Amino acid sequence: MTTGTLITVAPTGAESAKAEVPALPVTLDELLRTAKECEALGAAVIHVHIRDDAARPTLDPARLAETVAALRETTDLIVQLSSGGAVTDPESARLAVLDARPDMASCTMGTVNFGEDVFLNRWEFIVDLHGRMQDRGIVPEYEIFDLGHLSALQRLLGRYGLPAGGHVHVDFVMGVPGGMPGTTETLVAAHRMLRDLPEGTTFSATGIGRSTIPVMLAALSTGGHLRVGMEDTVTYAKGRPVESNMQLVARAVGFAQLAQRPPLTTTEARELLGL
Ligand code: KMH
Ligand code: ZN
Repeated sequence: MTTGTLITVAPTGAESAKAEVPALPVTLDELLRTAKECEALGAAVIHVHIRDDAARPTLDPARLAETVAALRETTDLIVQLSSGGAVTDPESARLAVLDARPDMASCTMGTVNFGEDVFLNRWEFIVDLHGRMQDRGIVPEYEIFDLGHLSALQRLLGRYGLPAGGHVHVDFVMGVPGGMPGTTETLVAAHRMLRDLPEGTTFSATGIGRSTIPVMLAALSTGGHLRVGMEDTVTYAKGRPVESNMQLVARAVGFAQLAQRPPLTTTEARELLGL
């Protein structure tokens, strides 16, 4: 059955500096304006990293709670907080993200080299995060940076049970230097591995940098969903910096429509994700 496309926007991330990427939304006002405009274009989920007054990544609990409340007031988007933060964030701060009570939170399924850094996700930390999300009714998006992360997810669900809402949704984050490449072949391999996960498991895919377009096309043709945004992509085409997150969402919506899988509304997205 062909379904519509869930479009997630990841507008900020923790890696790009505002000084180098001036179009990056880093203040609450910039984030809210971006969220509203991306929703109007067809995004249904927003994956949120926040910044402090100096535009540095932060997991400040009060700021996170204020951001969740403001997004709920201003939009109907599904609010997904990053529990990944920046590679330097301690586990305690990453767990405390859940206290802001988002609709969803990311849950990365293993450690991965991350350029020159290491994005550390110990098994016991993953188990803790998964359990706390179950207790709080927060729906996880399992972040898959490498194929082995899907085996870890199978093990997690087998030992500790399904997430809140009972639906399993994963996001293939492809093309990180140190993780799986952003190619059609790899996406097909990851898609095949979903057969070992609960029936009805859905996936989004995002390709970092120049892998964004091949990953988008491969995801659409295998029935997957899309995540786009300046967290992952700051160059629109060779020599052309991204002007805004809206530009990336509009391109994803265009591809989805060409594939005859138009964007899901926020209501349809909630149904899909078990929210
Ligand atoms: N910023 C990366 C270290 C997530 O949001 O959960 C982790 C990341 C994944 O972006
Ligand atoms: Zn993120």
